[in-house]
Amino acid sequence: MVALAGGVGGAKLADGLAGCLEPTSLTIIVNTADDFTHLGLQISPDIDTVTYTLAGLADPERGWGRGDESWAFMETMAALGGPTWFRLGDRDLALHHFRSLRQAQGIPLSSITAEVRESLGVRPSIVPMSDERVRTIVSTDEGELAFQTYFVARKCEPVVKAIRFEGIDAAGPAPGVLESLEAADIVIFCPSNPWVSLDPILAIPAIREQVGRKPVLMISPIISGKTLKGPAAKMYAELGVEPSALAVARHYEELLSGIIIDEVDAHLEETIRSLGIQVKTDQTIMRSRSERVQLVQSLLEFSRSVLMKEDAQ
Ligand code: FO1
Repeated sequence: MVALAGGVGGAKLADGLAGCLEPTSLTIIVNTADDFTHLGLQISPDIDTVTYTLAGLADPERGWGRGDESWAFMETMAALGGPTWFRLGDRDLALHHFRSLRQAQGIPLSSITAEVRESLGVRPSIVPMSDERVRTIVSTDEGELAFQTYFVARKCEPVVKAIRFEGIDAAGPAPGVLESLEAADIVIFCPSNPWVSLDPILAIPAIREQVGRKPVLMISPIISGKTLKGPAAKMYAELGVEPSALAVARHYEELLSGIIIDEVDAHLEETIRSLGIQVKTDQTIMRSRSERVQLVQSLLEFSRSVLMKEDAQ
């Protein structure tokens, strides 16, 4: 099984999958268009969120960074009058230094990600979408903003007009991405932001093509027109689409075999089904580890029925 994931929502489902599947049968392909260089360090927020979550180290409240964290570096930076808008905990800082050091030695991001994953005892594969540099640029009513400036510094407040992925034309899939997709029975789109977490992965033509050959299931990140975390619903509205699980299904109409939508959105079931997409309704909010596992069990059951129907056709 291959899962495509962005940050916090994606990491939670990936953790549920890791809890239910043989580690060797799961690969998580992670968005790297959120990556940036900050304070001279190479930061890969989504890779780190997925890795920390699967290692059981993620902060349960924030979802990103580590739970067992101290903030002496940030406090000292603040006292110096330096930039503190992007918070780097002391332990987390070591990881960004390690990544920067290895990159300066010419080691590709995919290899560094594997080194970190192994040292933290995480067994499923975590693969960046690309070893090449791709950067999400958000075009807003305040002009073009680098993703983390829009997301963290400006708290997603500017109105989004368009989104582009700088560097995407020169980016190829990282080693392991196409191989894992070729071997997969099914591809899962985690409940991540379609615009800025899943779209960048699928904007790499070879990835989209390979995903297009497989049955794809997704869990809608939009529940009752809203997101639990992050700006996906706001982005849909600002880009002229009413945010809903139906909008998400339409976004990926060409790729999706099935979608799980929250039970509060059951009224959308028939319209989504009329797009030729199989639908299951369930409780999709993952407040605890047991809810992650419950949702994954529901997803696995759904995937068996989707695969059976596809086989019968
Ligand atoms: N998100 C924030 O909202 N504020 C932060 O200060 C912040 C710091 C941070 C540090 C390391 C890291 O790996 C992630 C961090 N994030 C922070 C989360 C992250 O930038 C976003 O959640 C993702 O890029 C969106 O998927």
